[in-house]
Amino acid sequence: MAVRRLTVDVPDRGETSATPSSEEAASTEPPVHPAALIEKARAVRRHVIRMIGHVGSGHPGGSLSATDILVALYFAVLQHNPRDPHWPDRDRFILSKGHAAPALYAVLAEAGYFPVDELSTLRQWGSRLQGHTDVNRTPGVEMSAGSLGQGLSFSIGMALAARLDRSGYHIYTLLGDGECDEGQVWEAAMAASHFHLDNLTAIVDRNQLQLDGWTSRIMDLEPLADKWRAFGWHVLEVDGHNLARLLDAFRQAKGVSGRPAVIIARTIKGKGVSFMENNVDFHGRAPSRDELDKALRELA
Ligand SMILES: Cc1ncc(C[n+]2csc(CCOP(=O)(O)OP(=O)(O)O)c2C)c(N)n1
Ligand SMILES: [Mg+2]
Repeated sequence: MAVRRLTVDVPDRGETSATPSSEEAASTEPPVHPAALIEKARAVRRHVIRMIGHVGSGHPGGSLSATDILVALYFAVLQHNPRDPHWPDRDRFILSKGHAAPALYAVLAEAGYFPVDELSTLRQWGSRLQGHTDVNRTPGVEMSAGSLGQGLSFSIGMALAARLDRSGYHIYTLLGDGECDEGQVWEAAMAASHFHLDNLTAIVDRNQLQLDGWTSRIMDLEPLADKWRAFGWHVLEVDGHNLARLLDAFRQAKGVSGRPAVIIARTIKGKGVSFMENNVDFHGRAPSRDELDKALRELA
């Protein structure tokens, strides 16, 4: 059984130190061209728009801003096995901004955790794909989320558990920038550096918008990088839509020792669909039939 991890040929990427187990290590999939990741991200964006358009509700903006980050993780960074979602040595991905569930579901389906056809059941009665993530329902989902602010604390528990178990897996946690208004995020930030959790990487989806406006207006986060540094974290800043740069940032983050790392990923809310980009209206609104068609034409 192959680990679904596409090795991308980025010049300065280097090798990761994660240790895949037994059969998975022997059968890691062959390298693919970076263009394959870009194509994968486009497919994920199409899924996201279709899923939300089909059911008529959901959060397109923050799903589209996070798409490249998720594609980089699931197709080039994480050691994981879609045929064995509970493989003990798997790397963990925690979606703290649980409203971006459509993007995570699309990536999980593309990776093989469940059939792509199932994406059309988003938010429907009895579906395994609810509006916010549910660890008990969906293969590959590691945490139930939706109430913002909790994912980093949850990840610290996992990181401490890995240390106690002497396991080498790495924990990745995606936070929204508006989510960083939550005090619990900063309690967790303080704890992670106190415990020297170098098996933990946080990513902030820095799209500058939250539910109803610009973060700078609602609760200014700047200087955000300095704040994480002051809390003892190694900070990386990157274009969150450049897959090569994202992979390099993930490689650097994993190489940090003695403290956790955070990647502040500069993104655009609604990325990939012109009329959704930087448009707070599409934080939590589905496209109309016409808008859906237009969006799919743009993502063709
Ligand atoms: C504790 C909590 N408060 C409020 C909400 C409602 N809510 C859902 S998404 C959101 C905005 C989040 O903004 P951000 O973290 O920047 O997400 P993104 O821009 O990536 O969509 C809010 C306030 C929530 N889900 N949880
Ligand atoms: Mg935001």
